[in-house]
Amino acid sequence: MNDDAVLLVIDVQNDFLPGGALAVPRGDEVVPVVNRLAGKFTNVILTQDWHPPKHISFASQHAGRRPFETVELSYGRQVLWPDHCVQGSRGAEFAAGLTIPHAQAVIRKGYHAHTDSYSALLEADRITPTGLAGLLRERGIRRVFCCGLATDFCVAWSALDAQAAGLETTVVEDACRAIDTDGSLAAARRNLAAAGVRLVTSDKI
Ligand code: VGL
Ligand code: ZN
Repeated sequence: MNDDAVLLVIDVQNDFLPGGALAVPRGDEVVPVVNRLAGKFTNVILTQDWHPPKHISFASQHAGRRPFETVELSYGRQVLWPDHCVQGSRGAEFAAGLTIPHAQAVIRKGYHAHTDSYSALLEADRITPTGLAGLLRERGIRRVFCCGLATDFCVAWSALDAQAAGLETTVVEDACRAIDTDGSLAAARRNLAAAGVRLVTSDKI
């Protein structure tokens, strides 16, 4: 793929694979698809969910609350998750089978204790940038292809923010898997379509 395109590989980390703390059903199936896809791109950037131990998105930090419930935080509604992707833990490491030696950067996100960040571009307060938009701008990248985990959270939010930043954005659907809690996958698909994000399969790339 041309120099003006980037493949964003979202959160392909142990905790999102079967057996992990926040396992995405069949999340492991994306690994070979993503490896193959990455071979078609000169520019590949990985993201890594990277939370401090007492992160506000963890149900364990909210008395009486359980994972997958929601709470209202200063920046809006937050789904509560099992503790996952704790900085330096095995669960936060990239999947062992992920083989993308030519990846150019790793964007860590969700490291502020009081703010989550599904998106690779903007934290959940919708104000704090991760720096990725600036990196892409300086590199002259105009097209973003998103894959990884999970379709309905970090992939969808990243794709929506990339599109909103003026980048032509595509989600490679067979290189993603969803959590699908409380209608989240259907909502994400609607939001992506409404924003004009393209949905394709990897054989079209
Ligand atoms: C994610 C929930 C919490 C994701 C990250 O990568 O989609 N989902 N943290
Ligand atoms: Zn997270």
